[in-house]
Amino acid sequence: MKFSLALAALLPLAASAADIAVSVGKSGLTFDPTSVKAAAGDVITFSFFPKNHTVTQSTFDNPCEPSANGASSGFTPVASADTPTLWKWTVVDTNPAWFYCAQTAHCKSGMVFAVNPTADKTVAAFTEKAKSGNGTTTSSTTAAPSGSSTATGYGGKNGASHIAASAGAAILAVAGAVAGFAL
Ligand SMILES: *[C@@H]1O[C@H](CO)[C@@H](O)[C@H](O)[C@H]1NC(C)=O
Ligand SMILES: *[C@@H]1O[C@H](CO)[C@@H](O)[C@H](O)[C@H]1NC(C)=O
Ligand SMILES: [Cu+2]
Repeated sequence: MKFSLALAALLPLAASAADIAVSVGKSGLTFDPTSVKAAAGDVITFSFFPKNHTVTQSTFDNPCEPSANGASSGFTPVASADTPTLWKWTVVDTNPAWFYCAQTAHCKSGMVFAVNPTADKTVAAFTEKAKSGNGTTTSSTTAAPSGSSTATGYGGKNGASHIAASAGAAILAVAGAVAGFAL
């Protein structure tokens, strides 16, 4: 019963689902486009370009922190722009969904992405929040993202990586600014 109801619910979506392409890090520390409008059941295909980015779900209020039960691609190192790595995320509903790149200092430089932003909660406001550092402070109480269990690769250590990246972010951001390097 439950199964057939679920199937019945999925059928209309399958007929109309759109595939939406978003590139990650194709030209600098950006998502392109920076936001999309999508319906439930639409599939967003993220193409990862060099260097080593993530697509990680957060919240509007804390752009650079993984949200509880949020989705995450995990770190996705890519060597060549000729062979981007793909990761797909299926849109759950028409509510806004917020994403960032969890690589050190990328979020704070504005590497964020929004699905269905609203007039109130715009992608510009979300980006400003990310840049102004809200949500990027290290918090020892921040749990590892539960979504990381579905992330690809890297020995299931994504949760630890997120925390390590978060702890090192401030130091590396300063070092990066001084030395001019980018991760
Ligand atoms: C990708 O970045 C993560 C986090 O900074 C790091 O742990 C990992 O080693 C990197 N992978 C490669 C292949 O550079
Ligand atoms: C960060 O965001 C939270 C939630 O919106 C807010 O309460 C807090 O005042 C913000 N902190 C800063 C430093 O902007
Ligand atoms: Cu990145």
